[in-house]
Amino acid sequence: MTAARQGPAWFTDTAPHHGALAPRALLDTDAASLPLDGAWAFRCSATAAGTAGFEESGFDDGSWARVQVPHCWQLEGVPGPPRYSAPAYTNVTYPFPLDPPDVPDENQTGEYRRRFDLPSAPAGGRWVVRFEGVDSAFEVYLNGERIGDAMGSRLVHEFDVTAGVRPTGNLIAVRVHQWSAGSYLEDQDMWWLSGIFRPVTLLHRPADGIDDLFVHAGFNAAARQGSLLVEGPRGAVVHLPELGIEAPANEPLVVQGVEPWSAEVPRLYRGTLSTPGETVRIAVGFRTVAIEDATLTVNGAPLKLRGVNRHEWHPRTGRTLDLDTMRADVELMKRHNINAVRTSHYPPDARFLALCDEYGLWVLDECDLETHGFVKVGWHRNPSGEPVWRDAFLDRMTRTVERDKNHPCVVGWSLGNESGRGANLESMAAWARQRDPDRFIHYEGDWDSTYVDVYSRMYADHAETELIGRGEEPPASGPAADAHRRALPFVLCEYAHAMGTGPGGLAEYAALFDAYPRIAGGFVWEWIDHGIAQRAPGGPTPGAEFFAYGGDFGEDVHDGNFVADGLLFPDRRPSSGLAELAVAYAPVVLEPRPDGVRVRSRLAHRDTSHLAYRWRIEDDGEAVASGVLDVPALEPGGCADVPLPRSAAAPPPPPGPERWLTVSAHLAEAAPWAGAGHEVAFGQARVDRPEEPPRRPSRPAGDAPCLPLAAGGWQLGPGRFDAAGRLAELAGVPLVGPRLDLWRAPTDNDERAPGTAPAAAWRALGLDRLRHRTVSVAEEQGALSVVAHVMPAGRDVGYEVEYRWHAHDGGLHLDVVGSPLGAWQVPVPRLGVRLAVPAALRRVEWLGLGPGESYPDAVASVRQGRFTACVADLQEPCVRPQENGARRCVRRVTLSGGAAALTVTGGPFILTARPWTSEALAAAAHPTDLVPDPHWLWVTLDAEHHGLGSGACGPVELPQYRLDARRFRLSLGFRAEAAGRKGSGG
Ligand code: IPT
Repeated sequence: MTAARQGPAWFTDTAPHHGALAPRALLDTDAASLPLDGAWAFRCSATAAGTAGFEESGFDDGSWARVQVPHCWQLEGVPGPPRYSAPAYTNVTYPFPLDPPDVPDENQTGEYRRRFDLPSAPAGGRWVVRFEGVDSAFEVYLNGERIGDAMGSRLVHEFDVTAGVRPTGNLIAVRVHQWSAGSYLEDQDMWWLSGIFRPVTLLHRPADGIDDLFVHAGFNAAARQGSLLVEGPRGAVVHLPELGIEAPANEPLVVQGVEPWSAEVPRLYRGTLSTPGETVRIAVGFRTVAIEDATLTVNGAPLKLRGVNRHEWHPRTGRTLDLDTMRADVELMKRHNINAVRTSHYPPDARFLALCDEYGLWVLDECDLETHGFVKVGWHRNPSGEPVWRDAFLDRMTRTVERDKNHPCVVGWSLGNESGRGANLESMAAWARQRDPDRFIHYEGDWDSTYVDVYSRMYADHAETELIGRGEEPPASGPAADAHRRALPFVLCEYAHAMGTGPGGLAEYAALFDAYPRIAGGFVWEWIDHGIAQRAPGGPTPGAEFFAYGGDFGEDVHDGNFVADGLLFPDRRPSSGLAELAVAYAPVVLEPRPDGVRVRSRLAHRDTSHLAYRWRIEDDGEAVASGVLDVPALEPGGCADVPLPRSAAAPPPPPGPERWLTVSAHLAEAAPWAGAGHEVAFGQARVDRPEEPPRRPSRPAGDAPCLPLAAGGWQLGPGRFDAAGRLAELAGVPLVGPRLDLWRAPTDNDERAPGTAPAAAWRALGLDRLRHRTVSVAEEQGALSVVAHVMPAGRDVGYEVEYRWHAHDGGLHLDVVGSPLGAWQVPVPRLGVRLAVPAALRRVEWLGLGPGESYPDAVASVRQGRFTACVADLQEPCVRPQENGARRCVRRVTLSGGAAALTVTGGPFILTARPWTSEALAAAAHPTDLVPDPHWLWVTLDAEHHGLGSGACGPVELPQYRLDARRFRLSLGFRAEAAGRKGSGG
């Protein structure tokens, strides 16, 4: 018997490529080129064998499909069913066995063919074909000849095709495998997608041209002068007209009178580098990155990274992004005060970096590397420590640095993400340091930080972050490592996991960033939900679009909706988490008080002369006065106390409305990313009687008797109650009267906090299935008093609640007092009451915090005022439905429609209003599963909610935002008006 063993294939060889050219910068050149994007013939097959002879020019591909390159082949057909094969999502777990460097026989293979003619170009020179991104491994053929192969999905590979290329009728054929040795190095937390997903270009390389250049442009803040060295071919000439520079390359220059580049003022000097054969456009930004005294600085000023982690994502095209989408990301970031991006976890499409140069964003450019799944086997055979992978690691780093080295926005190089420890990482760091000593080197996975320049952590909680800020963290593994690390600045490469509703706790992180020079800031995880557009097959609205997550394509191994943890919904609609972040990252902090406003600048590189300020007074949400505020231009980091105009300071006479002062800062002139008047910051203060907490209405005396009804139940003024004492109708408006509610549809943070997940504890306790027992219903001095015990089956904890109703002034007044029963061991999701009102009452007008949602630890972006919305617009379109949409501090709400209205006053309470119950919300997997209740809107009026935190991956809520079972009281007024009925008063 003979056994045939499979020989190693090129794509399971750890060698990163065969025949690719040395990496170099991606240059903006006048040399001839031909985009090879557009229609290609395409075939997808289930195994690596592919199609025999597909590379031959004469091969008949007439029966093949036509696809538009670049693309991810799993997304062909989306938002309909995927045409070839389904996307799959895993976070840490590799979707194939850990048997490196081999991969399963099931290895989808995409084959691509297209024809091209050479563009006209000067005689001589060479021809190169450039692939900017192919996932995960590919081999290239030109006119039937094999040119080479490569792996490194998010890295550029070029091949010299001069020998085989003809003036016309060339056939380029590319075979791409889904899995390769390279897949072991690409275990990022994202969809597994394959194909030629970034541009392909044919380039002419002129004789006597410029293959590469390296701009080194520093800025000496003390001397206010720039330094410039452009490395390029011998004899090349640097031309920067604005600076009057026309000088040979490779000679250091000192440049007087330059303005530095920063994310705040992204001053670029555009020019060229020329040789007789080629001219390349360059954009020079002068800036110097340094570490002084454990502080990261740029141009001498401390660097605070107010950043986000950005994966490249589009719900229809996956990791293929067009320029408009990239620009939209940058503009949205700038409009939300974000100043930094970590390119998690691979170099982005190069055009994104050009936008960051132009608009101003600090970039931590990360190499395409992650071996996280080896953690599942105790890091056994982790490539980071295996010599056989060394070349692949180094190749990835060199391709990252060489491509992006001329972008002023890039201030640091990151070796990759979650790849454990090992000598290969150290080699990457050593290579990068010698190649580019002018940027810092980052890697999080080795907490000793011996070979990097910043101490980096992910998801350190507030307390630990503060300790590190103070330099009082526990020691590293040995004295030398500890001494080294204590001299390093600190960065949170990931924090505040933005999954689902939340994150909570941003304001407290922002305060730590401000307080400690050692803390260079951080990057929120993450920018956008990676949902895939799909159409609901059934449900209430068949064909309605929703965003799929892990498991929706039937994957047998997946990580569910953990792929949807961004500040933007998949369609790039900003979430309220992003609104919160915009406040946490605001360039100026405004603290109004009755007599004036303190303005503090967080800017480090410019004064605030580009900002204009306004003030506004509102009484119970009604504008009373407003004006312009004169604030002197603050120097970087400066602070000023500015008096308010007299008209803004006078409190209304008591008992008056609540008077709030709002001060806001705006762009005085249009910026490339927002129009003039765009608000960058605001602050509010209550100025009527600021020392007092918001007024609670005192308990009114009853002014109508409480009468038993013959048919059972009670009549109290305009209210009819059933025999159990539940309000059934108010002034002709049917209701399902308020009763205690303790539960919420768990958020992702409630569900996932490791070890402590409150959602599991809530379900175990039975808070999602409370039973109500009426203890007593009684008329007492004209009031209706109802006492109930509300407890889950099989448990001895819960709440005793007294509802005490009075008729008052043509309406009803309710006092709810809840007291815990038994020994509670878990936090309470919410404390309040839920009622149902007719579905037609879908117009909502409220006085309180708005317009967006707010939770105890995510309340910075909302303001006191009067707001109107329809119920549908109060819902946040979470990719996985969950608690959302609460409005805090409400003192009055009117729900109206269909010629009826219900007004609730008092509190202040937390309002939610939804066309479905919390139970339905919790049961839905996607928004398209939610069926609006035809009869009722479900309204909750709460005294308090449990905080959000970011426990889905980060810390849970801070202790002050934990809601423990406690006695609570809610004091509420109800009035209604129904069509054809006389109003219930007022
Ligand atoms: C961290 C990863 O670096 C990131 O890619 C993402 O998966 C994030 O978590 C969660 O969404 S790793 C985690 C173990 C802290």
